[in-house]
Amino acid sequence: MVRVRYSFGSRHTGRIANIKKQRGKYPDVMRDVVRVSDIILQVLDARFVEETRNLEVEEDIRKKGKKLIYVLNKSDLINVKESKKTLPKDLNPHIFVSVKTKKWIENLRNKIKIEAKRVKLDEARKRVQVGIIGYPNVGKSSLINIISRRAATGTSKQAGYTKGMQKIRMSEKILILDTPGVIPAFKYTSQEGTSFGEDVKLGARTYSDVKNPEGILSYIMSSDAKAIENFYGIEASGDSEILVEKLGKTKGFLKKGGNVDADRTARLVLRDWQLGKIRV
Ligand SMILES: Nc1nc2c(ncn2[C@@H]2O[C@H](COP(=O)(O)OP(=O)(O)OP(=O)(O)O)[C@@H](O)[C@H]2O)c(=O)[nH]1
Ligand SMILES: [Mg+2]
Repeated sequence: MVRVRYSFGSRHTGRIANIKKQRGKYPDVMRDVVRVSDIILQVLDARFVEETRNLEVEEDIRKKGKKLIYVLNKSDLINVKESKKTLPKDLNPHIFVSVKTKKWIENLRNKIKIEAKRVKLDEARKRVQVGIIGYPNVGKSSLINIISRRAATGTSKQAGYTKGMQKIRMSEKILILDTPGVIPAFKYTSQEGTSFGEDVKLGARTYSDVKNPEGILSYIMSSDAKAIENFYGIEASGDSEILVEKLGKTKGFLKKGGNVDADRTARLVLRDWQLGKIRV
């Protein structure tokens, strides 16, 4: 069996010293959750379905014969009808939800209950275990709080917030397991290069931790310039430097001497992007 290595997407992993440790620690959490769960919910960001999927874990789940349900969260930020047309064919079963607007949460609760009834428990175990996995910051903990109807687990706009496995009771018969967000190791880098830019775009690395916000903004604008320009009402012809210059002036983000504070301005855009204010 191929052993897949994972690293934990958090602000701490920017430091090389921590990466090895976390690679040792978090793969175990992921493997453990898959092993002990009867049903697994893979939470995806509805805006970035392909990018936030973890195909290796899906393979592992399939091999173990466990039930996998795809949960497309943050669907308040997309046009669901349009998105359905372009979904991968193998994304089944899937369910769109929005923790923010609470839309379709009841559908998900019902789906979990139906699947839980199908699970055969032995004497030793009274509850069906439902594992929640996914990329950092996709809303796993927020989702658990809403389906368990209590603020049972911590959430944050900071990626990499949940640190270990947590068990939360959803009902008499169902236990939910929260896990830390995981970025597949092959995608992971400590460099602020393309794949780092991609993780900032997906929210898996938090804007406040980015060392080179202008570079990352330029990366995001290579695919999503129009959305960003429209949001601020600024014409920049896809050029991040022009955007930063104009936006910095509008916001009054100036350094001594009157030049635009490009770092601060670019970081503001990354923040608005990660808070989902800018619709893709
Ligand atoms: N717009 C929008 N934002 C959401 C939604 N669900 C969660 N969020 C936000 O996404 C951020 C991350 O939420 P968490 O629940 O902490 O995410 P997580 O997947 O547990 O993150 P880690 O533990 O860091 O892996 C928070 O700022 C939430 O408010 C949603 O449906 N819509
Ligand atoms: Mg969490």
